[in-house]
Amino acid sequence: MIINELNVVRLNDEDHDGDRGWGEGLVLDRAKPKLKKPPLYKVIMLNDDYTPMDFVVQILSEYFRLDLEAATQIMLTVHTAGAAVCGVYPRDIAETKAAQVNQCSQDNEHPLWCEIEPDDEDEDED
Ligand code: TYC
Repeated sequence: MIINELNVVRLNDEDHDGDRGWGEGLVLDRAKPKLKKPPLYKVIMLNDDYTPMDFVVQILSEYFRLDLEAATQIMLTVHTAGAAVCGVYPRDIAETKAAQVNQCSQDNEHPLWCEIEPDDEDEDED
């Protein structure tokens, strides 16, 4: 039973004795929000030996809305560490961004590649 987003959390026999009605002894608590946040996914960019650095920076600026400094930093992290997270999004957005990057790379005949994976940091906190 939900009354204006308030949950009835205690209602025993004495609360409804016919004379006094439902009001007495009724304990109300806030209802939990009904909408859950969508699970988040990381878009991960992988290193390769052939894609030009300036093309990678251009891709990061365009698809992940990074300024030149942030895009250059992520490119260098990928270059030295082998991979880096470009952004964290709900699944459909992460899939779309990875697909756009991979298509653009292919169109320009570069082997640059992005993949997605679930975000471990994205734990349920109710
Ligand atoms: N390693 C590439 C080079 O030396 C540069 C590069 C950086 C490629 C990041 C891919 O995701 C990448 N030209």
